[in-house]
Amino acid sequence: MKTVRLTGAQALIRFLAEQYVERDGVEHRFFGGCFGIFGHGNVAGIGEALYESPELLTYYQARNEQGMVHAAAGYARMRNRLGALVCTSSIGPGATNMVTGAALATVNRLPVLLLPGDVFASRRPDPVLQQLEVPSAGDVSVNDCFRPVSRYFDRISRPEQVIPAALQAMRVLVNQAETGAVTLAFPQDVQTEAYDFPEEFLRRRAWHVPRQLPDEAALADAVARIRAARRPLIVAGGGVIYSEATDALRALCEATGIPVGETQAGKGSLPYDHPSALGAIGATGTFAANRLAADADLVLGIGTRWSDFTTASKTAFKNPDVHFVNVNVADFDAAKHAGLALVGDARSTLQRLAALLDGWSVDDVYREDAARLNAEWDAEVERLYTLGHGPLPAQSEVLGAVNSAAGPRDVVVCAAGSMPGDLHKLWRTREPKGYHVEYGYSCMGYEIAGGLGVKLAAPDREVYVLVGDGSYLMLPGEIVTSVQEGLKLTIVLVDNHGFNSIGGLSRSLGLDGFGTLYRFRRDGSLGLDSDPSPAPALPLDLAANAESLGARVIRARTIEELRTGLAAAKEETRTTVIAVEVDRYEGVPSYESWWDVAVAEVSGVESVRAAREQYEAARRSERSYL
Ligand SMILES: Cc1ncc(C[n+]2csc(CCOP(=O)(O)OP(=O)(O)O)c2C)c(N)n1
Ligand SMILES: [Mg+2]
Repeated sequence: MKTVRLTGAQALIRFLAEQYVERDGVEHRFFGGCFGIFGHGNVAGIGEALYESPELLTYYQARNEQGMVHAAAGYARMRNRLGALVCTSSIGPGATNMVTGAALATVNRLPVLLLPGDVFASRRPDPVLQQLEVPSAGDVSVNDCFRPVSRYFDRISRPEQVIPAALQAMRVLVNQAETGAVTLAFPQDVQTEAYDFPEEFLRRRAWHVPRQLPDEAALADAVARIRAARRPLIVAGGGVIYSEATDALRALCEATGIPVGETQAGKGSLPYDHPSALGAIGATGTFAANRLAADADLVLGIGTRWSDFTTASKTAFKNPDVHFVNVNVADFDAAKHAGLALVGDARSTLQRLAALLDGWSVDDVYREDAARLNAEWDAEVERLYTLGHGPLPAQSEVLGAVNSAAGPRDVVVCAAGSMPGDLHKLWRTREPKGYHVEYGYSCMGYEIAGGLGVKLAAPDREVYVLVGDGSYLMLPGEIVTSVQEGLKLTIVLVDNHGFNSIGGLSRSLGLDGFGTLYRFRRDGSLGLDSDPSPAPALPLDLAANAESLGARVIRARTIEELRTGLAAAKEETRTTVIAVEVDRYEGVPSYESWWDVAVAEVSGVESVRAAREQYEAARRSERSYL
């Protein structure tokens, strides 16, 4: 056996550079580079390996470890999980800064490979700078925080352990049912220790991504149930897009007339103007989708994890006889809501279902219902896009302006605040990869960093990042990275002086916006929405902040100025931030839907008691699907 003497870190980086992924006969390099922030826990190990052989993996410098993992998640999603980035950190705070990103990737089922440095495996110099000491356990480090948020975790305590750890990491990362964050905690001494690695380990490897079909008996059962249904409904989730199943979905809808509601991750499964497209479903759904959901007798979930937003906290599907059939690569998700589990790839399963349903269709009235609702909904979108609200514009008008400035292949990116719900309802998606809202973890701070990852994966598309003032303040730093790398983003910073989504929620729960306003403290209070003469807003100038990070900045006071700004941003090569203020109180309504947020059972506050009463009444429609 031929061997080559390398450090643990050198071997791992060489291995990663040789990994390829193949689906449908098309092969790609799996890792698009390595983000990192160096400290004593990785500078001389992984850092040395990247420095010595820069041709293996391009190194990208980040500003915050959380941000770099978000970028990796955005990248993986944009590449339909057939590509990923590596993230290397030092030990201690650098490592734990990645935990939030790991959770985000795992919740959204997106592959990211994390290499946090770890304390000395030899334990010779313990406790090293930043080492957590646990008096009752000698083998614990802060990296154990990654265990529950990783789909695979290993600690490499001898250099030869790189071999099994790296192979297991790849098995999980490319497995469409298992994928998520993979964490290989890498003690700083082991990164630098040498071993005679077999050359065979370092050869080029292509990992095949299969398109599995469900069990034949389950398929036959599903087909019988669909044929017997009068008001079937498809719920398209992220799996439709990752599996590149949108054409297959469209063909099935056109043949059978089954209408489609979309989850956040599944938005874009059908173009917005397709007659079977009902748009967003659930708590942030359209009236089109929510009306047909209420009566559906059979729900065909495809590639969805059935979050509470999708089911409107189990109130969306009201038909007492409703049953679920779930197509999913993960049996865990396929089994939800006592569904008939079709465990398989979305595209191949949809094609097979279309063949088995050949000649069958819903009745014309139902088909026409869907087409009429699609048109009625689009009229509602148009109304909200063009409200002409003043003096400050409404957020829905901002979304309308961005939507008309964006080309069909351009990508909108968002994650938390009031915009994800509004985008879910209102964004006219024309292409499957045009909508990128991270709503599995809905993590404030994802927007700019995630947008950077999207742009890295798809440099030929314009990327529009929509970010609230609260989210912006959490993690603006990757603007610097976008400027450094020439990865241009158009960032629309929507300012409403605070946490307005939670403000609205707070008001609806009898709490008057407590803690959600960006105002000075006055008379011991940070202010409430009902204050007759509110304290002034905090003197934040986030546009000036963005300018100081190297972005071009445009300040827009009206929708017209926003449109002009968006046109100017299109001509720019540099990351551009367009700051626009919106009316905090001009929101997009909820359409025949509900979200379960628990309200205090006893309270000295009258408005909370009233909210609790409403809550108890609403909760009566919450059901189990058994
Ligand atoms: C990291 C993180 N912390 C807290 C929350 C809870 N949360 C959801 S939206 C929101 C406010 C977001 O404010 P902003 O970005 O200004 O958007 P707006 O709600 O004003 O539209 C908060 C605090 C979250 N989703 N993520
Ligand atoms: Mg805000």
